[in-house]
Amino acid sequence: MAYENLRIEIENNITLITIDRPKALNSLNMVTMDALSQAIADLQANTEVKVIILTGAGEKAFVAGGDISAMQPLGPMDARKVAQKAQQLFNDIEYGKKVVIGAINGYALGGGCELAMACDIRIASDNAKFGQPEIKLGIIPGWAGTQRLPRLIGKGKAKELMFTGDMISAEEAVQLGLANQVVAQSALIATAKQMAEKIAAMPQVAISLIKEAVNNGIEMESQKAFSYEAELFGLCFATEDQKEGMGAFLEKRTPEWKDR
Ligand code: CO8
Repeated sequence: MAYENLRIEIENNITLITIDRPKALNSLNMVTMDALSQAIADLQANTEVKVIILTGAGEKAFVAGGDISAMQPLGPMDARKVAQKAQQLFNDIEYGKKVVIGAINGYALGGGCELAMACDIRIASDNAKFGQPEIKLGIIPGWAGTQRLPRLIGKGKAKELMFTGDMISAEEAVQLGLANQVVAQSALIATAKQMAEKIAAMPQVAISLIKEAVNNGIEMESQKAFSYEAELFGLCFATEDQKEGMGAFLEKRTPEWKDR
């Protein structure tokens, strides 16, 4: 299936999605957002796929935001609809079963930073720049940036970035906890693939339960979150992989995961 403005390659249980609209710095217009929503839904349902890597085409931008020319004429109801649609897409990425790694190859601004934050892990190239410059357009972040950014880096620094619209470097993003690591641009996709391969070699039911425990638990009061974790921990003992993993350890052999 063809997805407009996306390139999709599947190899060894790992999918590389490249947002491919370099003439507009891979900014997200509606067509591209719809294609990405469809691709994420299809890949979440594809049993061949274990880990998804998301990147941008070219060496300049991951995603330079929502498409400002498409956004400029919107009225309030349509703008709200666009925000809701993007938020749904980003939730499908964050709360979906499969691990999504953002390979941030350049500008990740506005909606691009918000998309990066929806990924489970962010690996940045040394030229990457992160920011929420919406204030300079007379608006606020609307694709969950006001919520995901403070959760990742704390309220004070998040407010500073949103009030000033300043961009930060990949190194600063790592220091703040916005990116996991920074690598040379030439090594970005290989590094993301290496991490994806490591995760794809793990038992996938347990991987998806870790996502659930972290994503949902962090929103709960701590005692409730601990009980929730215990429930999910208990669920692991209904899987073949728990029997295989512990059996293999005791028999001193490599486990063969069934992902069930
Ligand atoms: N939207 C549309 N076009 C864009 C965008 C964008 N977000 N970013 C860059 N472009 C286009 C430029 O207009 C330019 O097009 P052209 O060649 O036709 O003039 C081309 O990409 C190259 O960009 P520049 O010439 O500006 O490249 P520079 O290297 O000089 O600058 C920057 C790079 C700093 C990244 C600069 O392009 C910039 O500031 N871009 C805008 C960043 C931004 O403000 N992003 C936030 C947007 S708001 C948002 O994301 C909220 C959600 C919006 C909802 C949208 C609903 C559809």
